[in-house]
Amino acid sequence: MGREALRKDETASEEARKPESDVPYFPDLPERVPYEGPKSKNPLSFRHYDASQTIGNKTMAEHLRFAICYWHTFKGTGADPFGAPTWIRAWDTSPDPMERARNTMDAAFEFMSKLGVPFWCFHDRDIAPEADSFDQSTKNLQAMVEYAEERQWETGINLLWGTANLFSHPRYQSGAATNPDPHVFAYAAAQVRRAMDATHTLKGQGYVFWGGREGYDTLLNTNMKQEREQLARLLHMAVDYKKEIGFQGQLYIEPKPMEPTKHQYDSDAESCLNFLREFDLLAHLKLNLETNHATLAGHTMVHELQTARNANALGSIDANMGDTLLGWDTDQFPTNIYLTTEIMLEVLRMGGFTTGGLNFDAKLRRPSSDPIDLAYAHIGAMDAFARGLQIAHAIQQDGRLDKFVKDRYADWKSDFGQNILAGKANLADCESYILNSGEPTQRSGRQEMLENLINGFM
Ligand code: XUL
Ligand code: CO
Repeated sequence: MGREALRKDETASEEARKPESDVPYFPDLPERVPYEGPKSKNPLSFRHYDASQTIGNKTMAEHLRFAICYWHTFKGTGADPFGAPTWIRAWDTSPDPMERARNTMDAAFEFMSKLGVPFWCFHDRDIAPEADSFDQSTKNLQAMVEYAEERQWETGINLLWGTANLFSHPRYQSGAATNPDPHVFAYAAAQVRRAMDATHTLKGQGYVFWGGREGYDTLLNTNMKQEREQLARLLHMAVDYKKEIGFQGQLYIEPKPMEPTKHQYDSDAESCLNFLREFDLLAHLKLNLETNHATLAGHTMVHELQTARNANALGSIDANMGDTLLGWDTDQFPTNIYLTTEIMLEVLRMGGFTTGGLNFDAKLRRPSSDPIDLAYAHIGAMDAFARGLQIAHAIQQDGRLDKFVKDRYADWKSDFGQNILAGKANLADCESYILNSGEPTQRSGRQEMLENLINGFM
């Protein structure tokens, strides 16, 4: 079955006689979803995201650098551990896997183009089917990369990042780079090589490592020390290969604490930074932080963002949100404006994205079964981030929040404070200071006042 399946009229209409590629998968979406402003009641319009609107020194599009993820949006099925797929997609029905791959890519570029999203992200196995041999899988990937090059050229849509799926196939049941069997390590490394080639050909601005199975289910059978060394070896091989092929994009590591394994080695931003420092990789990789992974790690997203930013390692963001009542990786579309404001404040504080962006690593709820639900979801998420950007910019312009924090630490600017920070004071110096100055005066942290200040911008 081809593209016809989404057409409302199944009879041999004028449209059915058009060449296949002219029949849209998203017939209810206009060629470009319009910006209609905050008062609009049209659910297929943007109320806040106005790509060309200038905020500070850049347009909204330049600040936000939205990307659509291929896996959930075009390959997701709605299946969960309790039930069958609920999302039946016209682009994913052909019995021929390569035709299915081409149809899916047509649908993807049609959707992204209609939404006006400038970037996309993929795993190797999202865009091309895995075959019986590694060689054939690589040929499939190369064919689909060629197909994607044409779609990118036609639409002007660029690749934010690519990655390899090193977690779905049963061979990776006990890890990819961290597998007890070097044969499996080699398979993963070969796959990374080809996925980096694909990303390079498509002029990707980055390449992500999410260690889907790089962790353990029990320490009873695990040599944790060596598994972490193995993972570092794979990353060093990728750094070397990047130089070899002249790939200019940024490499990222994506933290997540559990799911699928009980413990993932890249469990949060701090543990990733420690790992990168330990194995001399910090100069080569930044972090791709995901909101729902932060919450699974027991952190706020702002905590993760600041942790990475403080180490100059904040690279890119997988924009979604979780549900505290469910407690697993629900990957919902980000609609919480308080959250998007906090995220955009951090992005503005680091001076904006360079190679990174906001990738919607998010999926519909299982009962949201129509293709048009994908449009509602992305429009809402893009609007939530546009609003978050506007509010974050206003908070920065206002300056009271930053000034409060600066003033709170002002005494560290004194000679005594500077000596401590410069390592020029010892314990005895601190005691003499106390003997001279006595008891410190109590100072309020003013949390509630600051919360009210932020709400004043909402
Ligand atoms: C899994 C996840 C991945 C990565 C890419 O939770 O976030 O989709 O973003 O492998
Ligand atoms: Co992700």
